[in-house]
Amino acid sequence: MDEPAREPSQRDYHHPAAGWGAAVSVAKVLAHQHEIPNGPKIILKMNHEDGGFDCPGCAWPDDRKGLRMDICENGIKHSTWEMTPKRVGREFFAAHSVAELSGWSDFALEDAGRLTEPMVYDPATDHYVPISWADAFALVGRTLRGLDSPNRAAFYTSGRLGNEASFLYQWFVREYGTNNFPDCSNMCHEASGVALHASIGTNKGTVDLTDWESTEALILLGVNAASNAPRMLTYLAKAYRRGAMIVHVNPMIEAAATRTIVPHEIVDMALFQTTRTSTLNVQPRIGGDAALLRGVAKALLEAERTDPAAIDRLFLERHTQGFDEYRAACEATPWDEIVRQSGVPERQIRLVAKIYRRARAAIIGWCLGVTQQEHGVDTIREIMNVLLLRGNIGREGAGPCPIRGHSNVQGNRTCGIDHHPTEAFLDRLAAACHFTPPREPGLDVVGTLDAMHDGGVRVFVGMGGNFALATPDRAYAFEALRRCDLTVQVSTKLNRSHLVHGAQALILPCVSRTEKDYQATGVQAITVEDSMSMVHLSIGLKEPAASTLLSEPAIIAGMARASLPDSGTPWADLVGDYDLIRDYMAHTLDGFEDFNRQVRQPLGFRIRQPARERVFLTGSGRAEFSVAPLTDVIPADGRLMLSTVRSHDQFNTTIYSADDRYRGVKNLRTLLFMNRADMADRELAEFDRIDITSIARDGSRRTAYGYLAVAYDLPPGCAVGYMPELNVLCAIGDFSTQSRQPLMKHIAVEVTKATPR
Ligand SMILES: Nc1nc2c(c(=O)[nH]1)N[C@H]1C(S)=C(S)[C@@H](COP(=O)(O)OP(=O)(O)OC[C@H]3O[C@@H](n4cnc5c(=O)[nH]c(N)nc54)[C@H](O)[C@@H]3O)O[C@H]1N2
Ligand SMILES: Nc1nc2c(c(=O)[nH]1)N[C@H]1C(S)=C(S)[C@@H](COP(=O)(O)OP(=O)(O)OC[C@H]3O[C@@H](n4cnc5c(=O)[nH]c(N)nc54)[C@H](O)[C@@H]3O)O[C@H]1N2
Ligand SMILES: [Mo]
Repeated sequence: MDEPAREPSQRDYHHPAAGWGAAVSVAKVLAHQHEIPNGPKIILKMNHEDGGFDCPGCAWPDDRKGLRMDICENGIKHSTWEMTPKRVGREFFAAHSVAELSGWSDFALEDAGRLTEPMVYDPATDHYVPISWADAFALVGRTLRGLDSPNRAAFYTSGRLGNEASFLYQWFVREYGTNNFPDCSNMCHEASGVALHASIGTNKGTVDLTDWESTEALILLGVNAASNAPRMLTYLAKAYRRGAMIVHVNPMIEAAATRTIVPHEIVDMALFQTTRTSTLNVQPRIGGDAALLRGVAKALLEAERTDPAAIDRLFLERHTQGFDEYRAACEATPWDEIVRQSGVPERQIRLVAKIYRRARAAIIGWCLGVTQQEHGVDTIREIMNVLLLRGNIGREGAGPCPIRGHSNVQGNRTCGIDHHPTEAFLDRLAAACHFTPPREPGLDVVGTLDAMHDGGVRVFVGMGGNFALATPDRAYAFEALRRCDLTVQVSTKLNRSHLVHGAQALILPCVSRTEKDYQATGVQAITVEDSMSMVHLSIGLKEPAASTLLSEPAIIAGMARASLPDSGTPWADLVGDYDLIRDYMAHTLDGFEDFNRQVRQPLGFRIRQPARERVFLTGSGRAEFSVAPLTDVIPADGRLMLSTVRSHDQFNTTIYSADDRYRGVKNLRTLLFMNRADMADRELAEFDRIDITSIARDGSRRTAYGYLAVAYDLPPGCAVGYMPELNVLCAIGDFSTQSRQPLMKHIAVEVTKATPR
């Protein structure tokens, strides 16, 4: 079922980000999905201020100034991917056994089309066969009720789930009796939540788009914005034109760090007019950010000797705790260590510090390049330290800006998807929803995999996502899923997690965000929260892919009624009218008072953010400096540090093509970007076949065979390849001790010429 193999190639990309390259790429995807007649009409309603659906792609906020159309190339790809006319129904499953489908590529599985009806695995024939919704729910209920403890089940959430479904899901699961909520955040921005909470008493960023429009300096670490948050390009271009300084910190110089054609500006498109999107590109070694930031702080403190305005004394005295210790830590860290660990020359670090010092207001933004590291929490706390030094929080144009991933991953947490909920949240939930939630913390992603592996968890429910591929340690994850008594996947498209299943398995297909959600009181709207804490409505516009689909809230309620026969919760009423769910949310969630009215304002509403008002809900009531020592991030002799990233043509585990336009790659995913000198050391020529072996902390080794070496502008000692394929190399035990995030961007590897196999 694979597409015919085409010759792989790589050439440096010299065109601006977005612009015509993006337009051509969109046209190809639309053509592939046969959506040309219908797609554009629907797409124009995406992220619309008065109606329409929220883009199911990334979590970058919508333009708040009434721009009628705020869309990007990749948003169009994600939406049309859901809108495909292809269908996967009972005939499809009758024609293909699970063993046969297991031989298909991940691309081919999703490309088969939208799932249409509930299916159950039949071990006698190795085929999925149809099952009624009632019987499917009964199977879930029977199995969950049969477990000796509710903690024998785990309930995964992927970040597309809307707020109402998230709230209902955590209600069902907690009423059932467990806090086992592994979610994609555990692999994504867990470190940001932990660090921000310790530093400023909130687990979210504090800036919004108006701050982006007025800031004088933007420092962006570890994000590939042109591919993963393309709507940010417009803001980078606007900032550059205003004269703001933009510093990109990334071992790779990504497309967003060069220039762009602003997609909305038709004249720019027509004239190929480009705007620069970068003042300075800094290429640290993988994991070198903490040292770089320590250098920036050290330079600031040195500058203060002659320029008292280099730091904001008044802010430090009034609002922070621990400055003296931090200053001492900076003074005690020698420059040569900073330079060695960051991989950045002192002169360049001082230049970053100068840019930062000269800006009256600065934003520091970051994504996975920072979070998926052993010391991700320390690094984000160092980001906060640097911001605090100049009082860059709680005023216009300034503050921390974690760039979130999935379109509603931030909303999931807000609505209670949290394996470690606070007592205060559980108290309010108990009072508002009239049941007794469990108090014992639950399992996260790594904990769930371990528990499934050793028999502690017997039932896995996946609310979206692709747990089998997204999680670390492929072989271990597959075994964990296969050891379950029951796996339940609520999905829109066929994926690997349906084929790597428990003794019993269900596929429950759902209505997608682009589609109308019909319930007893009419078509329902859902809400989502973006990266900058704005909550707004999303209404699907297309007819559902099949009349047999149910919405996510309806599936959750169906499982709840079957599992909790004595529940006093009005499950059917809640599903009949999502306003009712929102009423319960208003009583439970901080900042959601009068939710139904607030969210119906034209642009929705912003969740209160105390740190934005310089109210710090930490133990001391002040923003807290941290004083972590620099850790050694340099790979041992003969080894490289590998970071796994997304290509331009994928959304997490969904692969649209084997191209990666901005990195100049065609028809190739099994590659390893390497520094030329590291290739020469290993006597490797361009496109030589290699084996990549990771060395885990416990000494265990895992190998990816037959990859191709590709020379790329990367610091020495660094290597980059694609997720999710390279999850074969992530060891289950290698997660951050600070955040429990798997180390997906910090994998020690050895690279050798491929041995013929
Ligand atoms: N089109 C599209 N959009 C997406 C997604 C998608 O798959 N496709 N995924 C969504 C999700 S869930 C998320 S979380 C986000 C992810 O958005 P990103 O964080 O941009 O995702 P990655 O592709 O993993 O890229 C990480 C970047 O970090 C850099 N990097 C690697 N190691 C280091 C390091 O040690 N230091 C620094 N400073 N940089 C480093 C890499 O070179 C790369 O540019 O995007 C979201 N948006
Ligand atoms: N090595 C490595 N691994 C990583 C990462 C990395 O950088 N490196 N990144 C990690 C990160 S940041 C994340 S967020 C995770 C992502 O992990 P997941 O969220 O688990 O994975 P996705 O690929 O986003 O899930 C895609 C599937 O979701 C289903 N789906 C799509 N839309 C809907 C919907 O509306 N409703 C429902 N119910 N299902 C839907 C489809 O069936 C599709 O196959 O991966 C993590 N894994
Ligand atoms: Mo993510």
